[in-house]
Amino acid sequence: METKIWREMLMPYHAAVSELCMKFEHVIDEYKSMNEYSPILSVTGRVKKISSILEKAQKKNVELNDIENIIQDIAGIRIICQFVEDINAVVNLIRSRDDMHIIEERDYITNSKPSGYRSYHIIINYDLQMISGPKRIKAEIQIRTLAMNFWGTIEHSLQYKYRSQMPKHITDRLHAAAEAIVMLDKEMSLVREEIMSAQNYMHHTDRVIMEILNNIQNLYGVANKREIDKIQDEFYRLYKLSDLNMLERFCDELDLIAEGYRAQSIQEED
Ligand code: 0O2
Repeated sequence: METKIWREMLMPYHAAVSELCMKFEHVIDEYKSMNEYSPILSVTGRVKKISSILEKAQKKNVELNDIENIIQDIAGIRIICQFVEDINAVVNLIRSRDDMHIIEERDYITNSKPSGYRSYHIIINYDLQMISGPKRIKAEIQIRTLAMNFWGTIEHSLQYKYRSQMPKHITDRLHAAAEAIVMLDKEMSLVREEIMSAQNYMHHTDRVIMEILNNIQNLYGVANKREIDKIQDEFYRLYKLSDLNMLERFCDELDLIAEGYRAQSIQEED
């Protein structure tokens, strides 16, 4: 296939990867805006390299004109979760969407690969609107924990280096590391609730502080310097105490002060 033809063929896959990444980013944003824990920590995507497509086609004995039908991971999305439990939540979220049509699910978490590889794979049909009209393509979504990703990334580069000739002492180490990853994920799951609540607390505190600072910034235009200095001193005092309830109350008080100034300026305009 000529390079130009490859480029044309891969164009919709690039579009799909960027659309899908954006959609999963929106999921993260939506959870954040509701002050809720997001089962998705991060999302990345890539279009498979031409050399990897050719290699896979050769390995699977696929004719060039059949590549798009048979190779399902030309468009690849990787979703990283903090905990194994989050993977289920993400799988259910994808199952419930009507813009991603699931063709196949492969659970390499319950049934890990002989290499030790663990990840949950979902193959979807995804509909794109190209200039030439609608186009349906396949994409692979890999969902895994941070720990599984750490192992997978390292093992993948070793596979790349050694191809099918990986020395036994390395495969042995990788198997041992894979077991340690299972243990690590289990251990983290035991403190999941604790970690989630700490992270929620941290995000909420950040939001309250941001709101206080915005309020102070807005008061600069209307209040006098003495009042602003007093407000700022009070903010630093409460900030040092690290008491979220007090910061929330202070934020409400600033809202009232700002409201008072707004009402006053409307009266003055009249
Ligand atoms: P790349 O470079 O990521 O694109 P098959 O070869 O038939 O077993 P198939 O049909 O492509 O695999 O599906 P599967 O098994 O779900 O694997 C798809 C992708 O999962 C692989 O793509 C890898 O990214 C990842 N993967 C699968 N098995 C392993 C493994 O043992 N170790 C690691 N690190 N990753 C794995 P590619 O095309 O192999 O590679």
